[in-house]
Amino acid sequence: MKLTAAITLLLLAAAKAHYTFPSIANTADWQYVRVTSNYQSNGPVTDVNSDAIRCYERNPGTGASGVYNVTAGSTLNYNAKASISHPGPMAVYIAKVPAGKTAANWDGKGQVWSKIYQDMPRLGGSMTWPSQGARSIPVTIPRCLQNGEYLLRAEHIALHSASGVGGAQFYISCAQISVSGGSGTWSPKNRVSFPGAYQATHPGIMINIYYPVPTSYTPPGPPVETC
Ligand SMILES: [Cu+2]
Repeated sequence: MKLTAAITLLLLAAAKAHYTFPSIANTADWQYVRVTSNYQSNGPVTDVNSDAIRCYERNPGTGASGVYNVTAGSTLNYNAKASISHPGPMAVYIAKVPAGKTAANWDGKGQVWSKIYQDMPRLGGSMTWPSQGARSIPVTIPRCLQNGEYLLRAEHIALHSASGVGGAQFYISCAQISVSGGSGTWSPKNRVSFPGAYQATHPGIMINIYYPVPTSYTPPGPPVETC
């Protein structure tokens, strides 16, 4: 009994440490961000080959109610709830909604995602991350985008138990935005698909961040695109 109680407490503590990315800017949870499967459990995606690695939607095909208006070149916060409590890299990807679809009904499938944000660890005595403990990430919307609707995909990869395949924890959501004021010259060198962009054994995904302390880090996925 005692052991069971202790294990239950440990599991509760682990669940509490999880998080979601339910909002952007100063808006309500799930107003502009598609509801994720973990909206209550806060649990992660662990299979990089699953469809959940794209937007982790609870109801694929059912968008959020709103599309958030944003000016190209401006910075908006992508918010975590409660906070990014695990160590690991934060990335943000963007994909343009194709003709005939809207940000509220497009599924985001295909080789359409470009990376616009990536943080990197501090190395030395230990590997630490600028996002750890943060409640929001400032994302600058590239000023050269074509105007129109996009999906914005936030991804935090928790690496605290990532030394084996499936150990990394992916916390993901997708926001629906409409961009105006862009110069229209956006031409990313790399576009990737989810699933497809990541391999479970990539050294940025399957990694022991504690011992021996890594002396370098290569995040998965393409480099950050600039205008
Ligand atoms: Cu957790």
